[in-house]
Amino acid sequence: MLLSIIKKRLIAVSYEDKELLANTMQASEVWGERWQNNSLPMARTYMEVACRKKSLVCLAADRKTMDGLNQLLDEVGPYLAALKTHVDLIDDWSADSWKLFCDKAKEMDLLIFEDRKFADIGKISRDQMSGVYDIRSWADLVTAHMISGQDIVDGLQAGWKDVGRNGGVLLLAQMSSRGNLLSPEYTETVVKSGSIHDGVFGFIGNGSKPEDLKNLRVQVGQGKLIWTPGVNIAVGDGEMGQRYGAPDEAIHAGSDCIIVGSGIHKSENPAESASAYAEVSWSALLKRR
Ligand code: 5BU
Repeated sequence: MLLSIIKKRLIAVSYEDKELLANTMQASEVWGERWQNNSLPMARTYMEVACRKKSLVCLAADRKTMDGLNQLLDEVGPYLAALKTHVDLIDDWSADSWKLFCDKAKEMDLLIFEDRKFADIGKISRDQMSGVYDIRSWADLVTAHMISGQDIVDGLQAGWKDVGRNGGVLLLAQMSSRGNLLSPEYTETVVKSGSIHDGVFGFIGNGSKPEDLKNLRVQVGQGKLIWTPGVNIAVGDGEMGQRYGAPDEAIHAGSDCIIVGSGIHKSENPAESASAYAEVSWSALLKRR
């Protein structure tokens, strides 16, 4: 009994020490091997932002009006490291209102991630980075399927280069939705070619299944980042085939960022929920070290 009390105290002390240490520590110490093995500027920027904000949360800002998006960002921005958008689902989108929204996100020290899931050939993907939405001018990160081959990464990188910006591609190695067609063999192929490409920021892993994530981390190694949708404090099935796993389990399994949508924007108190996800994700990272 006495022994177990002492043991618990020791664990608590060492955790507080780590927390204290983290306040003064560099991102290199907090992220350890991940930092050492990843020199991509955008990946390091993310790791630094996460340390400043003490959060590994990317908000899936799935609101359909500019007012809704702005209100959400005002409420939860301080608890996030990144903001994920679907620019084509907003009913009253305009270039001016979008610019203001992105400027605000930048002032809040957030990476902007357009979850566009590009899948075309390289040259068309490059052109799709411009067009009406001009994704290349405001997004720091985008998602892509590798189904059309690895030239898609060069195409997207060329898109950023066309406007003198840097960005990173997250390749879909797994998905969180029920019945998706990304087989283990497909995942392996994506990881093999994506891992050696400088334009690849990292991979999307399935947050609803920690065992899938563990396997993915083994294949990816310690360098590239893994970001995970399908995460909610209330684990289980979501709407229309979505599935959810626990945020801390995802990070312990090797994820570096939890992508949370409805767990925050559909909550009665989005700020309270965002703060809870930030706390859980940051503590899990410190314990993982
Ligand atoms: P949710 O409300 O936390 O379920 O929202 C999840 C978000 O992550 C939503 O914007 C999806 O487009 C996105 N997502 C996903 O759920 N699963 C995936 O495999 C990928 C993206 Br890739």
